[in-house]
Amino acid sequence: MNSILLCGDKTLDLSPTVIMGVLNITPDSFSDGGQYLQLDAALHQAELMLNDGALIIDVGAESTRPQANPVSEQQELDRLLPVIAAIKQRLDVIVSIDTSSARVISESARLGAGLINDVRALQRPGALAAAAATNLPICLMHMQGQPSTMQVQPHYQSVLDEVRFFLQQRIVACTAAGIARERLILDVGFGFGKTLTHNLSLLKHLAEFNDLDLPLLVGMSRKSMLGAILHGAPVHERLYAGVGAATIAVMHGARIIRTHDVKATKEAVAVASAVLNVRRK
Ligand code: 7PJ
Repeated sequence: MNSILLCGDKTLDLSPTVIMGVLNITPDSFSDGGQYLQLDAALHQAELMLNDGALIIDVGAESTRPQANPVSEQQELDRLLPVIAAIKQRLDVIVSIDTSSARVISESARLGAGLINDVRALQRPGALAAAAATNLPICLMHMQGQPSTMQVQPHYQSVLDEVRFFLQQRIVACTAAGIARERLILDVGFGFGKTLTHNLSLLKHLAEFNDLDLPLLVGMSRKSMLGAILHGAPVHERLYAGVGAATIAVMHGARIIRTHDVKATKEAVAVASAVLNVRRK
């Protein structure tokens, strides 16, 4: 597997598993002062995650949590572009853009984004062509249904077979659109149209996806699957569970861990990576 990705002006070596820190851009305040504070807070958060060991900052303005309000393309651009520009100017880190919109992909790439992370795997109109034109790596994620309804009644004959089939189809669509296979990253999409049992089955058998021969990205940080295992723990009491889940994912071959909790996750990933890389004695 190709473990060096070219992310615009930076390269990313995935041979030890890396951390992608999550930066959510919340709705803007109305005043300019508010916008400035917002930008400053985002930059500060990105800097903290970089100092804690994140090599990638994943910036997103569309909430894909179940029951989230839809965000217009213009709102997404207005929120994301200043943050991308500011991070690129001030911090030495790869900026990933969590978007499904063709226009956001193109404009972000123009401002120096280094990776495209699309929970809809480039299925929106124009997204394949826009991504192809950027030359950036792209994370293709599996989701059943749409964010607004995906958790209503997820159903699979075989979640492992169906997620695999979807990802294989998207790889074909990407290569047909002129995106080199070497640019692709795969994600089974924990929590996106999946019950706890589906999520656990995907985690238990995650290593099976390594035979697709592309790097795997995994995001379970703070998700409700952890809350369910912990008998209803709220979002901010899921840290240790998230660290445990990330450790399992790394042991099964994950190359990028997407997390809100960079320092704790990075330390656990370091243990897993050290175990994976030791020679038999
Ligand atoms: C994921 C994501 C994920 C990828 C979100 C949340 C929901 N992108 N964006 N994988 N999750 N690639 O963080 O709870 O699992 S947003």
